[in-house]
Amino acid sequence: MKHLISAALIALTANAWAQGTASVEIKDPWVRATVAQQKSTGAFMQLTAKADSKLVEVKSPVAGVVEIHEMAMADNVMKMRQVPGLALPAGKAVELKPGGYHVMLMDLKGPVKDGDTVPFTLVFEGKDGKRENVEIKASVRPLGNAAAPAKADAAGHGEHKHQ
Ligand SMILES: [Cu+2]
Repeated sequence: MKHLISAALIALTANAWAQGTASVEIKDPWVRATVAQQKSTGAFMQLTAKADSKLVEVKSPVAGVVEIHEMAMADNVMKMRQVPGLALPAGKAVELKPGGYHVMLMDLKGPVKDGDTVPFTLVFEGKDGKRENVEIKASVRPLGNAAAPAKADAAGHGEHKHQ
């Protein structure tokens, strides 16, 4: 019971924190829970910048490698690739979601379990080239909650090439 209460408190804190950023509003950040042996997963959220900017880097202590990815159909196969940055036009909500843009966590240091909280540092760059680091906490949700078919996504992740 005690555990449940503290988890709820963390979730509340994370929410308030995530929405209190200076120049980019971050809504509903979450990470897909992993299954046994899975070494990679995705993180998703909605970003709305107040002024034109870019998401240029994402860091998290739970993964060895963190990249910004996009997914697109190529020859009837869903493929993903790394993008150097994600443009955030002023006032427009940009969705990172299963089957689309996502934050890719690779070389996971351990399982990511339902109910866990994963810290991230998002690095935004303004038009003037100024960078801002924003700390957020994302909640972990089970695989079944995702909109995209888990099987196709897992295959995509499996194909992933490491540098
Ligand atoms: Cu990916």
